[in-house]
Amino acid sequence: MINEKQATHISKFLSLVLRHQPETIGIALDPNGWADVAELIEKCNKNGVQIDRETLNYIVETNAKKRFAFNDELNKIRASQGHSKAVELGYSNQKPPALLYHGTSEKSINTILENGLQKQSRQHVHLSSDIETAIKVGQRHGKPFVFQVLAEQMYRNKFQFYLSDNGVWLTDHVPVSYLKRMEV
Ligand code: HQG
Repeated sequence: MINEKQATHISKFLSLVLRHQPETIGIALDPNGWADVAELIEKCNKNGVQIDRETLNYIVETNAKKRFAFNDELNKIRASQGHSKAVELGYSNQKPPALLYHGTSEKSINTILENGLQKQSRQHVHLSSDIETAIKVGQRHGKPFVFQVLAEQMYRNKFQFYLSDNGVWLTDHVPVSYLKRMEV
């Protein structure tokens, strides 16, 4: 069985392949973001990332953020969110909690206050239902800063919200008028 460090390495590689650059190992995602499991395993191994079905199952099950999911037949796998590749994940528009949170770094505050939250290189703006997660997300970019998002109000005003299979809230854009700065 692999250790935690190896699992993290493989998980990061799978994020790269299944969200951003499937072509780096010569595979393609289908329109809904799925990759064929057998082909993924074969091509990972050919590209220097040693993995078998048991390891893949272990990563899907134990990944802290549940980033990856199998289809019902267990022969396809995809990332549940976070893509830069254009994929149709098939989540339906649903009412979010009154408030959601977005963690960013202090250096982005001013541009966000000018343009709102933009999806940048990804397919959606990513929001969390708890502040702790938002702080962790913000820490990836520098000194963390958290914006509160008036999500229910946006929903009432016809903005669409999706909940990914691993519990991340997704939307297209958050205008400044729905953002509140938080002291964390
Ligand atoms: C910022 C991780 C300037 C935004 C996390 C963020 C998440 C702006 C950065 C998921 C801006 C984009 C996504 C504007 C937004 N001006 N900066 N107008 N609008 N930004 O990594 O949300 O661990 O693409 O605040 O948990 O940080 O990979 O997005 O700082 O769920 O599974 O532009 O990735 O999931 O950065 O993270 P990212 P994110 P995983």
